[in-house]
Amino acid sequence: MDTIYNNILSSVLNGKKLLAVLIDPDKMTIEKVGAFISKLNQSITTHVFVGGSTVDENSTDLLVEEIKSHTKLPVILFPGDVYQITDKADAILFLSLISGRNSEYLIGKHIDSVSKLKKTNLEVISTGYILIESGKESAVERVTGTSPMPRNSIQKIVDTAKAGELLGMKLIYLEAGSGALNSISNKIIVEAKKELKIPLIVGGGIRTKEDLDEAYKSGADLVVIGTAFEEDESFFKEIKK
Ligand code: 1GP
Repeated sequence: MDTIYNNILSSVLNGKKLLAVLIDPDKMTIEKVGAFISKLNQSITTHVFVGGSTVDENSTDLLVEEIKSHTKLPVILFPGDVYQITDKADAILFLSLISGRNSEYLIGKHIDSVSKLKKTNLEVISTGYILIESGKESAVERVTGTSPMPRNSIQKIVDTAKAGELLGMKLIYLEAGSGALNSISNKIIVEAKKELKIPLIVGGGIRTKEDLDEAYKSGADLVVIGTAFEEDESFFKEIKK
């Protein structure tokens, strides 16, 4: 079956780098979606992620519907909470915050979401989510009440990622947090990539084409960018097809 995850795997095998643009329902209005997505469609973007840490109920559903009407790119939920689940999307990153020790974000919210997920056709992609310190408190830190892993604990970060893989997770996401002052360091990406057999996602604080290329060169398979596009849509010009 041609699933979104299988497509990610085959891109990784073929050395094709992927880019997800993150749209936060809290920061995007329905009226602006059309123009935003038309720029995105002309760029090297391969996936659209939708989600955020603090989102109004129901806004995800309407937003995803609008996004889908403007693009053929896969739309993947990147939910901060159960109420952000909508079957209008194609897939969901089933995120377990394995850097933290808050059981709600390790397994609790997942249990709460099962009855909702069973009513959808979403492709569920198990993802080990690792929050790493980035120079300022992130929304993820605030909402989940967990501490990010120190940037210099590289071995611990790599072991956490590997433990996620050994638990059967299909993706590892190294997160510096939205709007991070420091994105994930090249050294962390290089070391994590060496150890992992599953695809590696990197996001948080990536603001320029140079940052993007650096992350790819270090071993990121899929990079997520949100804030840079929210602040200045002309960034799309730099990453035109
Ligand atoms: C946040 O990794 C994403 O969850 C994207 O971060 O908004 O800093 O690009 P930015």
